[in-house]
Amino acid sequence: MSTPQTPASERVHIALLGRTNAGKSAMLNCLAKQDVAIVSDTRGTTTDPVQKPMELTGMGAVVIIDTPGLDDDTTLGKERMARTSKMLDRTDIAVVLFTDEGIDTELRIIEECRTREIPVVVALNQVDRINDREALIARIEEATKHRVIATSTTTGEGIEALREAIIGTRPAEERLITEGFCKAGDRVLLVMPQDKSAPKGRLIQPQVQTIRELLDRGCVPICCTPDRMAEALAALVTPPELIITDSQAFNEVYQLKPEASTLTSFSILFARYKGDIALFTEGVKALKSITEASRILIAEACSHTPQNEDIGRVKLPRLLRKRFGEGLTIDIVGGADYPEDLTPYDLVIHCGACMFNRKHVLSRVERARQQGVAITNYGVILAALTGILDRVRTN
Ligand SMILES: Nc1nc2c(ncn2[C@@H]2O[C@H](COP(=O)(O)OP(=O)(O)OP(=O)(O)O)[C@@H](O)[C@H]2O)c(=O)[nH]1
Ligand SMILES: [Mg+2]
Repeated sequence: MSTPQTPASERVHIALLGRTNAGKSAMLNCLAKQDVAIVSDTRGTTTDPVQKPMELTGMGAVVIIDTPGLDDDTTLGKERMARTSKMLDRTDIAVVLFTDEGIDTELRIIEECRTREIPVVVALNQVDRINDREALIARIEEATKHRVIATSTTTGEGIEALREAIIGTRPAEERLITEGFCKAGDRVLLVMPQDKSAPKGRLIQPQVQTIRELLDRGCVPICCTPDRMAEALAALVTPPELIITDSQAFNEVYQLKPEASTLTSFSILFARYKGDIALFTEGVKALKSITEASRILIAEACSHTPQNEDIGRVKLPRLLRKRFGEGLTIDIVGGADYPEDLTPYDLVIHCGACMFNRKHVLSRVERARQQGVAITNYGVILAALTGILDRVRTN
């Protein structure tokens, strides 16, 4: 078994969808080349989405998600459908498995993917036991306007073709954390406090990812803690083109920043990388109209988030109440409890979502945008409340 080094948040999420007994779990096992999910001829065997991180040759690190079947009208069935629908929030590519049992359920799924702008790969599974497969394929192609790949998890037919189709559907181009902020040859000074909240012997994920990207881009990353920033600058003949600081150290770094250097922060770069920075910076403008009678939603990605706990549950509420009054209503939700209806809120503040893929963050952002509710994230609002936002480059 490969040990997954790439965090799930950086992997392309591929969901297997279809009715019960279509062979979704069998397909996951085929793609993974191992028994990950339970396969059985009892309908509704898979009751919760099962995620399998793996390497897909030609695409790299992915997560394949096996889902419960979507053709069940019972109460439990509806519950399963709701889960699968939520799972689409983080789906980058949907693989829809048809069978010879009808096409309505599958067409509904494809329609939902279309409204969510999720690219779809279509397969007709179990072809080993379907008599007139050509006629059925023609019918599905006509109804979906997609090429249909004939697959069988039993004989292995079409599995390679399906793999290739998935790879060919590669979602949006790869994004860069520092895109537009620096170019090859630029010196980039990273100011990274390594205080007691930092994990022992390691750098935190955003720092690691940023350094790696700068190396890949041919930049020259230079790292220091805030108390060594003066020495780092003195070692350079001319000022670095870019300085990226941890927000905690912002004031010290701002004091020392050479005129010629551009300044930004890790949390701003990650708000941009993971979410919609333009909407987030627009969202903080809602602070102008917040009063003690307002209602704010703080949404965390994880149901328990040790690193963010103090920010979302303590630090932010304290800062907000100090500014707008103790009577301010703040609801805090975690994990899957992000409400469908955001309209009771004057502002939504989302965490940095280090555990979510970009698609997942954007699904949540889109819900707020569609409902006309201001949304921002931890990094951007903390920058605004502490007066940083006007002094850094955000986009
Ligand atoms: N003949 C044939 N049978 C298949 C194929 N793929 C799956 N099956 C069988 O179909 C049944 C259902 O397969 P699963 O993979 O459990 O189906 P599923 O879509 O995960 O079903 P749920 O979890 O109930 O939604 C099992 O008995 C499989 O052995 C195939 O390509 N050909
Ligand atoms: Mg299953």
